[in-house]
Amino acid sequence: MQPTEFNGLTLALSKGRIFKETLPLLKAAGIELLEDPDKSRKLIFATTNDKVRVLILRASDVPTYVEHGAADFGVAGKDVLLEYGAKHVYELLDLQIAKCKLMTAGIKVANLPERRLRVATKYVNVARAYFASQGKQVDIIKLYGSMELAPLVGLGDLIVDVVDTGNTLRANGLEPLEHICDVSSRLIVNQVSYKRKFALLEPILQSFEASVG
Ligand code: PRT
Ligand code: MG
Repeated sequence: MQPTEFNGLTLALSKGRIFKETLPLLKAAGIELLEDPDKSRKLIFATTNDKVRVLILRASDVPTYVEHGAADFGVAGKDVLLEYGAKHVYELLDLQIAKCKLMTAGIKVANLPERRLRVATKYVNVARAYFASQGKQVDIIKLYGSMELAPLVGLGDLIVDVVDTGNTLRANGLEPLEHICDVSSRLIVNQVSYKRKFALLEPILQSFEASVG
């Protein structure tokens, strides 16, 4: 099967909080999905603007789709952009949504051992860069989710994860330790699309910019 022909703009989003918090921005730009992704198994959604369609992806796949031009633009957390790198996209706007912080965390009141620390995380690049900037050599253990579990069962001394309220950490007997950086979601644009489809993109970018203030 050939990729479907579509001459408009393809927007890459992820389900969950980014989707929810991007909806009002899209609405203000006159774009509404014709179906609710939570009630559909589809991954491509038409919108009230026949020049715009939406892809629903894993959050960590959004930069990849945009980088390769499979999507013209997308919304991705700064955590994802830092971890997976997105050198070949334009990061145009801080949308000020899905805010959280990248932090280290560990078991409450535990004294960290003197030996080289083991850090369990899905943010291996962020973690390596952060500890290197602190002059600390650590062993990184790559995980794909549920980082909060790891230190409780001896898989690593620390974790690196995104934290919002801190409730998930506390519920698991962990405490936030060091603040690595603030995180919010960014509008990213494919570099070729930015040039070739500027006329289509511009009004949407302007509307987003006005909404963010
Ligand atoms: O879930 P999946 O593995 O598919 O992907 P994902 O976790 O990357 O996606 P999603 O939708 O959960 O998160 C998308 C983006 O939202 C992230 O890349 C962040 O930029 C941003 N964001 C904002 C958050 C949070 N807040 C957040 N609280 N992402 C995840 N969390 C999780 C966190 O990992 C922890 O499990 O929520 C829990 C902590 O929340 P508190 O409030 O208990 O601290
Ligand atoms: Mg998640």
